[in-house]
Formats: sequence, structure tokens, C-alpha cells
Amino acid sequence: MTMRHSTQPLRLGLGPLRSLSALLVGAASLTALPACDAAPTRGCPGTEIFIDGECVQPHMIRLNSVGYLPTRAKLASYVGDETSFQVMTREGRVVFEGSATTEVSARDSGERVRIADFSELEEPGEYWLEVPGVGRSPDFRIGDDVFHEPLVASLLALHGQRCGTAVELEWGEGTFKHAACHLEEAGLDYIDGEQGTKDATGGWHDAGDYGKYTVNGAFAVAFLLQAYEDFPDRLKDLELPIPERGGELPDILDEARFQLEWLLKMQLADGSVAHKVTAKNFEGNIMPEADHAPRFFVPAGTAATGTFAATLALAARVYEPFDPDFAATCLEAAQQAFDFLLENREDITPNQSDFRTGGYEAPGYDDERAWAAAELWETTGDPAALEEFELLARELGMSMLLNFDWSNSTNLALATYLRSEREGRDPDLVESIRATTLSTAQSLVENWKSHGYGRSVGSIYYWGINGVIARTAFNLVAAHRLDPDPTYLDAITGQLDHLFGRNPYGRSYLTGVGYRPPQFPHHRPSMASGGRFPWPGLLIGGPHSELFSDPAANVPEGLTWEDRAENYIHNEIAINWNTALVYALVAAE
Ligand code: 9MR
Ligand code: ZN
Repeated sequence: MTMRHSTQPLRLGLGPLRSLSALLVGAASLTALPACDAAPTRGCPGTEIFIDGECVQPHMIRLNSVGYLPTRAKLASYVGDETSFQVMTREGRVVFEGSATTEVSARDSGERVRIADFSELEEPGEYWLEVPGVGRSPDFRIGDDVFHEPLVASLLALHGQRCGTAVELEWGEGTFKHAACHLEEAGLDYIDGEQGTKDATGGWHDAGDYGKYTVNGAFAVAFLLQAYEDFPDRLKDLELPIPERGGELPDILDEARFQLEWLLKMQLADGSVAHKVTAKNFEGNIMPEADHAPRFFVPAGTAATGTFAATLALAARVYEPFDPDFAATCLEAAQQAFDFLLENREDITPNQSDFRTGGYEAPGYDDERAWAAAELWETTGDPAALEEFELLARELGMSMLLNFDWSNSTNLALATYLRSEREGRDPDLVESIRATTLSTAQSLVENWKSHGYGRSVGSIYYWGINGVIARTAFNLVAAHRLDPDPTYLDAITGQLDHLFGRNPYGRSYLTGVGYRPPQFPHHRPSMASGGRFPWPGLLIGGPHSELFSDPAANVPEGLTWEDRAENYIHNEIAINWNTALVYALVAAE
């Protein structure tokens, strides 16, 4: 079967000169998706990539193909004996010459790499890096605005996950759309004391599937709210081509509100919060509007109730200046959920045995309780919430996790308490949280410096690790608030370097952005439209300690990724990975 490939080079993004207004949804001429003869879903071995119908080896020089900020560190990695390297302008003029490090072991990809440091080059422009005998890197930019395009893309990607409404977005030459979906009410069959059905519309589809899961849904949107709270000046005027654009409420908070409105519908009469709303099985590879499988509320659990309480208490602070009524609604819901937790000290794990959709159980619920307490206290000053947080934090000896994900909210809890300006904190506890914040961030910095491809998490690999890598920006920001050492910021951009091409594949992990990004994400709307035209701005999960296609193959962990649509353990996308990336992109700037 032949395949038309028209996207070489695969840079579908805005490009530096293209104006945002050209992307506005509703613009007069919408381009149809290019035709496609087949739906290739295959992967390629090792670091090879699938281009024009075949597997080929990409560039051997791996760097941030999106670009570098002028004053931040600039590192590239390559395999080869030669140590001298040059950075050239697009016209081929040498602007920087340097000498790479001696070889560093990148044992997770079975390579020995050299690191080329060209941080001193600060002049904005378009460049490539060349190592004699090794080759030439993809083109990259240096500029203050290099992260604008991926930021817009990753926020638009969340917009594309909207459920219950029609969605249409443009990116590069493509238009990506789906009709209103999942409008039917969801069954209350599994909820004690309830019957019939209830509205569960709105919110974002979780990932490659169309389920909506409270724990991850709350955790994910919290990173947009946290980004706004930490960097309001950067975000208040950021324009997004979404229907609610403009007006007093910043566009990013319009997008977040879409998710929050759905979250509110997950709360039950006693203040507890339903764990998820999904069908009993994952959907087929169909567009969301074609999916009419009955959906059900799954019973409440402590994790859902805790993450809900925390996120809505945080939302109450963030929306207060713009919409006090909405803020009050969020706070009331958060308080009811928190009261439920205080009255029910026994943890509750929901029974999901009739469901084969995602579990999102987060056993060890104290961190969710602590996060809820910290956010409630920060929003209201309620001494009962402060007491609850401090009790849990002391009892558990809570310390910052180097790698953290949806199943553990410790870092969010500790960071909120630590940066609070409210009176009444326990000075010893503040001091110990300060120490763990700094020591964890120092480990992240050490890993960034010593790992061959700059991963802050070193050689840790599991499902969704790219999201975890992006999320380490949160810890680095927390440390930078305590100690304004710019190395923390270099480590943040270092994680973006990794995600945008300074990795063993030399490729961007964000669809539609950077050098040879993923083409076949495990994302139903992308798969349903033939698999050739992935929706933009989606961060894929990345290499994982487990293999998918050939479980017996002997492949180092760092080379397990496959750009293959069926492969959900490496090539799925998820809202919590995308919002972590949004946070990192905003923090980097
Ligand atoms: O991101 C989740 C990952 O941490 C888990 O290991 C994995 C298996 O439970 O589930 C991932 O989340 C998936 C969820 O269960 C269902 N929707 C897709 C999510 C992303 O792959
Ligand atoms: Zn939907």
C-alpha cells in the first residue's frame, strides 16, 4: 500500500512569524484534512523513525528542536568520537565553536554520549549545530518566544479534549474537529441511595480514551490553576483561539473552568465525590460523538474526594478576582468535600469491579487529605484545616518526591503550605519542608547535569514518564522561590530540551511541534481519522520499563518508545501530562 506523506519537514506548528490570529477558531477558510491512503500504525525499531513509508535513522545530534531561551543553558547530546563542534547560522556562518565533554554513560539507551554546551551563545536567531564526522542537527532557534508555540499547542490540545461540546481547532495546515459528544446522562446504578441518571457532561476526555476520571481530572487542572497562581503576569494576557477568548477572565482560566464545571458535577449529596464517569469498557477507535455506550458514575473514594477538595479550594482563590460567584461555588464544594474527609477518617476505595476502564486508584490517601487541608487553609485561613495539614505532615514525615504523578499529591500539599503568607505555621515544620524542597530540587539539578540526555528523573522509567519529567518543573520552581539560583531555571528548560528532542530519538515528543514529532499517538480522535494526522499539542507518554509490541525483545529502557497508535503504554497522551507541560513551559519563561 502506498502512502502520501506531505509533511516533510514535519514542522506543523505556527513558526516564528505566523500570527496567532491566523489560528482563530471560526476563521473563514478551514482547510480540510489531507487525504490518506492507509492508516499506518506501525513503529520502527530502535531509534529509527517512520518517514515516507520507511524506517529511517534521524539526526545523530540531539537537541531542543523547538529552541532555547537566550539566557538559559543550551545543551545538545551526540554519539561520536569527535569533540569539537560548531554552531552555524542558517547561512552557514560559524557563530560558536566549542569542545564537548568526554563521554558520559547514557546506560538507559546503551550509548555513550558527549554533551555540547553552547550556553554562551545568546544572540537570537536560527541555527544548526554541526560536529565534524557526526553530522548536523535539526535547525533550532534561540529567542525569547521559543516556548510560545508549544505553550499554545499544549493548551489547544486540552481544548481538543473537551467533552459534551463541538470542538474545532486549527494547527499548521490542518483542522481538527469533533462534534458534541457524550451528552447522555450517566447512570447512578452504582451509587448507594440513588437511582436513575444524572448530568455528567463537560470536562476533558482523560487521554486517548474518552473516560472522565476525578482523581486525574482534578490533579490535571490543578496545574493550570497553579501555573496561573505562580505566574499571573505571564498568563493573564495569553491569547488562546478558543470560543471564550477575550473578556476579563484570562483565556487559560476559561479553559480550566470548562474542566472545573464538570468536576462540580461529580460531587454527591453527602459531599463525597464520585471516582469517575465512564462506560464499562474502553471505547473502540471511533470519534467521541459516535460513542453512545452507557456511562455510569463510579462510587466515591477518598482519593477523588481529596483531590476534588484541594483543586476546588485552589480554584476559589484563582477565580475570586474575576468571578466571585464562581469562586464561592468552588469553595462551598471544596469545603463540603473536606468536611466529608474530616468526618470519615477511614479511607474509602471505590469498588470498580464492573469496569475495565482506567483505575486511577491512589492508595495511601493521606497525601490527598493533606493537599485538601493545605489548599483549604490557604484559601480560608480555617484553623481546622491548618491543624489537619500539620498533623498529617508531621505524622507522615512528608517529604518532597523527586518524581511525582497523579497518584501522590504530597508535593502540591507541601508547596502550598511552604509558600503561604498566612500566620500560624509551625516553624519547625516549615524548616523541614524548606529543606526537603531544596534537597529534592538539588537532586533534580544533579540528574539534569549528569544524565546523558538531561533527564531530571535520571534513569527512572514508567508509564507516562514524559509527564513526570515535565512536572519536575513544579519542584524546581518551589526551590527557586526559596533560593533564586538560576540553575533551577536551567534545569527546567533542560527538561523541555529533553522533551523536544534532546533524547535518544532526537525527536520531539509533542505532536505537531518540533522536529519529527509523534505521528501515531494513541488518541482516539487521531486514530479515528486515519491515524495519519495526529491532533496537535499532545505530549506522549514516552519510554517505559515495559515493552509493548515485542515483550521479549532485549531493548534498553530508554529505547522502548514506539510511535505506534495501538501502543498505549508508550504512545498514549493524557491531560495530566499536558498540564504538567504547560506548567513547565510557563515556568521556563
Ligand atoms: O497515567 C496512568 C499511569 O500512571 C498508570 O500506570 C496507567 C495504568 O493504570 O494508567 C494511566 O492512566 C490511563 C488511565 O488509566 C485511563 N486513561 C488513559 C490514561 C493514560 O494512559
Ligand atoms: Zn465526550
